Amino acid sequence: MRALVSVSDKRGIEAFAAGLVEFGFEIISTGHTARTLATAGVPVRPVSDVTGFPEILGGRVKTLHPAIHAGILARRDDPDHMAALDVHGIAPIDLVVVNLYPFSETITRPDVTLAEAIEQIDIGGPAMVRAAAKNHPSVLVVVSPDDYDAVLTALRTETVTPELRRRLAARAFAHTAAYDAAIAGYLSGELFPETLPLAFRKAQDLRYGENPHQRAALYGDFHAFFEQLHGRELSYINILDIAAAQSLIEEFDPAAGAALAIVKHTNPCGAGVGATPLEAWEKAFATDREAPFGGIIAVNQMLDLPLAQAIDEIFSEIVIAPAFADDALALLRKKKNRRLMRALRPVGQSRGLVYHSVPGGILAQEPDLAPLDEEPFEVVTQRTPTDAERAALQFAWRIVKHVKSNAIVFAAADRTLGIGAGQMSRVDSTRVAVWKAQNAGLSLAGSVIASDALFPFPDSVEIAAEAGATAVIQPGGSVRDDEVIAAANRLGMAMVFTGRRHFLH
Ligand code: 93A
Repeated sequence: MRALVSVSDKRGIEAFAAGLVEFGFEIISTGHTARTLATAGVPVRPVSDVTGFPEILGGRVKTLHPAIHAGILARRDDPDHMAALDVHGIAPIDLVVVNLYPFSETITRPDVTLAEAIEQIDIGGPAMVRAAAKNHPSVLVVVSPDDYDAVLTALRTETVTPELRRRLAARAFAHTAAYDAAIAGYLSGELFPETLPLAFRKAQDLRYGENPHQRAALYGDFHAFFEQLHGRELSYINILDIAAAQSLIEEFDPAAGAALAIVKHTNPCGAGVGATPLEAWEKAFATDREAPFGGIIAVNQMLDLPLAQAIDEIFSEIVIAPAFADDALALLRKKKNRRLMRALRPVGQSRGLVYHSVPGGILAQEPDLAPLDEEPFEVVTQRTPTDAERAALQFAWRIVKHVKSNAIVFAAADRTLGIGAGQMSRVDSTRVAVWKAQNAGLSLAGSVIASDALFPFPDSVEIAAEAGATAVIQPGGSVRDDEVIAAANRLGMAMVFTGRRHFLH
């Protein structure tokens, strides 16, 4: 039996090849792989010995040879194929262990040149992988170090079943497909390359989807952004909520103070800022003391013991922080049902496009990361906002961007006071926000109101003023802007246009 081993990712290859030798495999290998194996004491035959041809063109042509490809592709059950191997003195290859030049890793280097990227386009590797996968009834193909143990175990227990061969072949084609998608994406230079959905690899199956009767899986590198420190496996909805909570909290620079948000079903129940994480929590929690049960808490600074003690008093599904103090972690770990997530890097800095599914496909768009500070803050009323109102407007604007449309947020400079999310009419979101604030026993006197998109009519502004709000922030751009501004003037409010809306669906 012969195995061809040619790998760029050399993790675990010595032990795997040594294991194959024990089963009686002869190892054929390319330049660096052969050297790695020989150094580890694994007997290995250079591929040039098999092809009778040296590696040429600086390695561009090393395994692209009939002695290799016929050895992989010959059908063992076809006498003509086997006779042809005989005639040409070619021995069959039974196992192909190949992973490809690190193209994706290379192009993430900021200084990479086109020539360097092109040199990392593997040709011979995919050819062998695809050949072996095509001939999987006769040839085992292994493209990931993660599969080495399973293959050795199957060999040892004589359970190299047709199903295993087929599963490995499917993985092999997935490997080359994702590889080509990455190359196509890079060469296109486009934000939305034709092959974009193909570039995602499956991360894991999930226990179920939005509901237990729906099967589901996670794709891509979500796990590069969060480390789970404690708790049961994340659910589909947990992952959505984590993304929503973390992108909201990233609006607040940790150097400027603590910020904390509580999220349920991707909408904030409350958010606050303060000198300490505990203070931020108290303000966020005061917005709504009912909804946070089973919610998601995200904080932008190290989670310390005082905050841990406070949040331990209610049940939260998930707590997210950039770091946890040891004593806080020890306390929070006591509840089995609480998932603790460490935010590893800003979700906002992922190239991360935003996707939505539609019948037959997906929509892709850039994330809404346009810096709020750069938006014009155009005062359109007779009255200019006071400094306190200005601070509250800026706070409310940061939050409303993360509330599902139609979104209305009543706030002070350091806390939310009432949030109206996801209503079909803006005036209903306003009514909901007022009602929520009253329900929480909060006064809206002197508060401000933010609206994620324009007010089509003056009604919301009138309701806000009646509830006690004194200033408004909104994009503007309605055909009835004049009426809305007139209402604000009549009610003595200050109103600011940002010129940019922040719908969120
Ligand atoms: O340059 S290639 O496209 N030409 C080839 O003939 C070839 N054969 C194997 N790249 C080729 N490979 C790749 O070399 C494999 O896919 C693997 O990633 C790598 C292993 O080279 P080395 O053993 O020298 O590290």
